[in-house]
Amino acid sequence: VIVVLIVISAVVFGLTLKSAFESTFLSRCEKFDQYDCKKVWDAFQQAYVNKDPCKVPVEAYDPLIAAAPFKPQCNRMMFWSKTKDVVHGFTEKRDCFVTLEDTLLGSVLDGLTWCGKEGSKDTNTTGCPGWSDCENNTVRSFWIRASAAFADVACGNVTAMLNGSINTPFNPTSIFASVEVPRFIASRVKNLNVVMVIQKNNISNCTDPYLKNLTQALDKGITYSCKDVPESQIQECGAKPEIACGDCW
Ligand code: AVW
Repeated sequence: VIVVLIVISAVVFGLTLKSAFESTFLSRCEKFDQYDCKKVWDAFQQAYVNKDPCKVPVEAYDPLIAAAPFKPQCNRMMFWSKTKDVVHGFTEKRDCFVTLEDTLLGSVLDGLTWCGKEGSKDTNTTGCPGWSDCENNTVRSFWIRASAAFADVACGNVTAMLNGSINTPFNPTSIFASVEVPRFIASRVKNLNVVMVIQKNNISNCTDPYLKNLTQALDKGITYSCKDVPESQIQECGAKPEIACGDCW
């Protein structure tokens, strides 16, 4: 009898056992109210499960975006390129801006690797193709789709943090340049404010000729501004809640 009970409980346990990946997904998701995380998980999985991990097009994530739509947060939306650490160092301390990684889908999948396999219903977290290994790879397609959806709801005054320590702060191959900026439309977005993050040995700033490509790519009617801001000033504003968001830079 005991053996039978052990076998039965092992089978039941095995069937209900979640992978570490699914547990991470659901526990991160449950920090957000108003979403049915099991539904979001199912919509997520259908994008890549049982597929060649290099054959997951951007559109495969359409049902996921529909299951967890982005809400417009006018005047608070923050975009970035090659400034991930400084941006999130700031947004995690202050409630001034919302980045993709502060939304449900962005925060659930930030830093994770996943992919499926033909003939399997599992989610793998190892052996998945890298970002540039193939065009339609599982992880890259997700970030392109999510970035597009986030940019689609951009409204009011939009902010972008770019990196003054590299040669091409506005790189045409970046997600910011290739996916997000083309989706800002003048009927929704009033102004794009670039915050150029300046470190000691910066090689670019707001006068960088490359930024001409950014102003030219903007939908007519969206105004543009750019401000060079020392990284230390952004960090200081993150550490001092008494400084109003509008006075950070
Ligand atoms: P990024 P983006 N290998 O800092 O403008 C692995 O270049 O593109 O800025 N992961 C990569 C690679 C790579 N070669 N390139 C990019 N990534 C991933 C979403 C990685 O997770 C937000 F809304 C890296 O941290 C921003 O406004 C992230 O893509 C915009 O897209 C950003 O790369 C930033 O994309």
